[in-house]
Amino acid sequence: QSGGISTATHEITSGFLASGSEHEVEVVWKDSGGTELAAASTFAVAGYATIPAEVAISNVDTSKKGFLFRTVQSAEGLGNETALREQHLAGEIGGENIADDWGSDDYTWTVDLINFDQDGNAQGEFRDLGDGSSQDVFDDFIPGIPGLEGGTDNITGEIHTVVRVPKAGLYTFGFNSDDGFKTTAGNDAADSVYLGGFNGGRGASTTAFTVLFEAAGDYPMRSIWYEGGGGANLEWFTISPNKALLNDTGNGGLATFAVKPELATSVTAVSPAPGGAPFPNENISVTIADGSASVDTGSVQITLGGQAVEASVSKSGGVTTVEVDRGGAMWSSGEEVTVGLSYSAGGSTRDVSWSFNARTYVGIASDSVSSHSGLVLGDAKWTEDGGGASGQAGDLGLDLTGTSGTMVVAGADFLNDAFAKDVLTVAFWAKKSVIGNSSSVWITSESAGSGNRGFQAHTPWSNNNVYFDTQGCCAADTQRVNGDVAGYEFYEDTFWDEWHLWSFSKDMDLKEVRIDGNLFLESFGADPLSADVMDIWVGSERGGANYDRSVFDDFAIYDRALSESDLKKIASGTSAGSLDGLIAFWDFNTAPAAGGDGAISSVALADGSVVIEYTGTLKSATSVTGPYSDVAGASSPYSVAPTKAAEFYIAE
Ligand SMILES: [Ca+2]
Ligand SMILES: [Ca+2]
Ligand SMILES: [Ca+2]
Repeated sequence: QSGGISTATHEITSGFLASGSEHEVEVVWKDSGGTELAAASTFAVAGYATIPAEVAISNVDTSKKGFLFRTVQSAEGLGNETALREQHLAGEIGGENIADDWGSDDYTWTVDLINFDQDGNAQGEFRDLGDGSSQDVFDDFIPGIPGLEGGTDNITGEIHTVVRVPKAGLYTFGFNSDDGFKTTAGNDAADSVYLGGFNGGRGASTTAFTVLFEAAGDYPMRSIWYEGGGGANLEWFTISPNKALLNDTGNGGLATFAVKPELATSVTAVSPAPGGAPFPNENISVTIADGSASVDTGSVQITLGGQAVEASVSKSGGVTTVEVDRGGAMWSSGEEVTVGLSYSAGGSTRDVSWSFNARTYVGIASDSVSSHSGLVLGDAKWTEDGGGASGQAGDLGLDLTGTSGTMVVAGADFLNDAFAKDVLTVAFWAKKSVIGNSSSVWITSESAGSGNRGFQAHTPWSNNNVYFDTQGCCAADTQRVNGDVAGYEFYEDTFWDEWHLWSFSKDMDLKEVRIDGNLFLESFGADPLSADVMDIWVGSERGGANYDRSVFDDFAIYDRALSESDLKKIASGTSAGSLDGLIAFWDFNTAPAAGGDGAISSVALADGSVVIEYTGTLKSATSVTGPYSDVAGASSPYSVAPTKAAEFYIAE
């Protein structure tokens, strides 16, 4: 207390508050009269990346300081897009490398600093300032540029280095680029951590990104930088603790070594990837390439959230493939998942882990034929009771009338039999809210063109035309049949105010679109479907967008072409789920229980009890299908003795 000002300080002594975490602070005090007062506020921690200690490498060759810089230049115009430029580096696009390789080792140069401009001009934050500051550093020409044809455009650079981090803690890096860049740390696909990037084109600008190193050490890092047209420059530096170019140790920069570490074995791909946002039912796959050592396939183990899971392991041509089939199990919306991988090679064991968050979703609509999960996304919601197509109590619909609602059935290979026979019907009830550019159904097939357009309908597009596309788009008859809905025999002004039963069927070369059972469109000579189905999207195109802003109900798929009498039965009240040939059926009659966004984070055995760690509200049931009720008095971690035959737990 000083001069009538009271100051209270709370020091965070146990590590760091989690990246992006939100906190409430409440201050309670008494005034001199003894009256208790309080004030509260909230704050969110800025985002940062965390690099685990095991990413550090030992025995680094410190004889060459700086960076390895590889330049690839194309005579063709290349877009400013990070994924595209990874392909450029991999030699998949861009044709011949027209950079000037003079002084390089196969287009790779060893350089002291990353402070380049295409003309060697003063550019960015570090340049000829003439003031002797840590930023007063001359720009250099980009290695290999200008290229053999004198050009300074369509360049992609790849930088490998090992950064010596003197002590654990937070460091803020900066990358100034014209145009884009991406920086990661790590040794291979299993332990690489995305640190920062700019995906696009821009003039010389800095992107700052903060990194928590859990331990001091030598960390392999990689940046890619790319340039489309106009100016070209790049700088890589720290902003704190010191503002200095990497390896500019005289000005307080972190020491770096011009090394690209080679592992005895390397994980070449993992799925889902670190930092990815997979569908919650995705399986796990890992590939490991032998190098100077060979993977012992019997040693491979996978854990999910610390629990060992069954994995199939195979090896061919020095590449080990590891697959975990989760059998359709679902991670909760946004759940953080950590995958652990352990394997031995050449007598030493490697343990590595990576994390990602499952894609967020509103709820799951289960198919009543085989329990295929429809993942309900965006601002979709279930209707009130009685909001389904029949209007009866107990009948709910899926309300996609918002601006981003859709449902996806990820991994719909159960349709392959019907696609192989080239005979199926997709039928559903829909009540339109907004007419626009939209897709009511989009079944993706791997070999179908136009966005994997295996089986697709615009019901309608913004021009009031209904389109039914199969096996690509948009050739008349072989792929597409369409027509203005005003041409439908029973069309009237109130048409879109009512529920209608839509049916899209394919019986080899014959395609039909029926409304309430009545034939609206037909075509002959359609190409066959291909039996390589990926996903089913309901109420949008694949991946979302072009949302069909309708209430949907009774979305059904059959392995035959439904007849007029079949469809008229449904139109007059028979459940679509009661007809022969049903492959999948979503009636949307079970809305997910209202609840929070809790999740079970771990389940473990301790002293003979099951210990459940969770967020939100813990609920239990005697059957996996429920009903679930709150576990009275529970708090996380919750410990329960396994005395019953079975008990199921969820957290919401
Ligand atoms: Ca510069
Ligand atoms: Ca540029
Ligand atoms: Ca329903």
